[in-house]
Amino acid sequence: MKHIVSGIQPTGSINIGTYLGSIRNFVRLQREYDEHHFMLFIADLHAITIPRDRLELRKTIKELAAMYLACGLRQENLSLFIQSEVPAHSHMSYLLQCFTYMGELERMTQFKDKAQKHEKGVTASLFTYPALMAGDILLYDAEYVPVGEDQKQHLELTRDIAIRVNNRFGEFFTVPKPLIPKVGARIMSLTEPTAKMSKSDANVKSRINMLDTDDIIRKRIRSAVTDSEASFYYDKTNKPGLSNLITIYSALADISIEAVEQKYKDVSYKDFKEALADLVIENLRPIRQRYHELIQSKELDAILDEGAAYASKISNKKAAKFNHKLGLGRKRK
Ligand code: ATP
Ligand code: LTN
Repeated sequence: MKHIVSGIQPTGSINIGTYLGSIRNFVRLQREYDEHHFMLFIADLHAITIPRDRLELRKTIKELAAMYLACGLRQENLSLFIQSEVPAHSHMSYLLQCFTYMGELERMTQFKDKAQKHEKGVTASLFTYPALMAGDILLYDAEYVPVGEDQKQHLELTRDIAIRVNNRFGEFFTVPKPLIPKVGARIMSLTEPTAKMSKSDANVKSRINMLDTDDIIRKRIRSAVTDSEASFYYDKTNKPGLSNLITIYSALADISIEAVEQKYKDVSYKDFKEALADLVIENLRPIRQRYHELIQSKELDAILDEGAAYASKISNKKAAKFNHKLGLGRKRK
């Protein structure tokens, strides 16, 4: 079975930026690569490289799992699981640290950025994070790994580690390829449209969360920053606010930017915002409904149990083989 592997960190409420930039891409890929099996996991071990509140983390893990399913992932070729429930991940992380050089980890830009933000308590796990990620991928011999542009460097390191192991032991790991979306629908903040829409932005008005009510969605779009020129066209540099709203419209309606420009060229910003609010509400309402059904159901736990069981079966086998290659433990007949 060919695998496509990806992980997402449970670090807060999901907004339409993550939905349009990442989740919808998974849904699309699942249809496109229907011969592959998708191993999609909630990367809770990655999340604790920075201190988290335990109850908050537990809640976010479940919410993220329910949200991914609610957005339309299909069950046929999917195993959805929680990383920490599959012990081979942390084991593999250690083994791969033995094949990773300090200099390589020191070059990781995400580490440098995060270390700068958390100057006081930079943990060793924040530093070795890419080895954990390499393990997540190599355990399943993933052929493809869908990630955002920001994860490209980690994936290159994963490939280097895989090649290094293969050079020493013969073809042992599949060397994975990244799948980076071409139109990386980068959704910007509604209040500061030159910055990315982010779940960590202190201003709640800057984003639309997937679980926001219809009223809130409309309010957020009405108050979105635009310009005073009042002519309707896409220009990211001079009209970042309007261009961001056009991007959201284009992504949700699945039509080109030009088609949106054409459709609304004669209406006021105010009327366009109302039309956009209708479109966002119409798209999010069924997802929200499905989410609320799932979060209360036994179905979600059953899906996660099944996912963890399948992932454990494959990863335990691969880890045991790697132990054996390295000469660890005893030889079994
Ligand atoms: P934060 O929103 O706090 O900056 P983040 O960017 O790390 O967090 P993640 O949860 O790691 O968010 O994002 C998961 C995926 O969604 C990543 O692949 C990321 O590229 C994508 N993504 C997140 N925000 C946006 C956005 N505003 N537009 C497009 N894609 C996004
Ligand atoms: N580091 C990634 C999440 C992640 C991941 C992975 C993605 C952890 N393990 C394995 C792809 C494959 C992030 O922060 N977005």
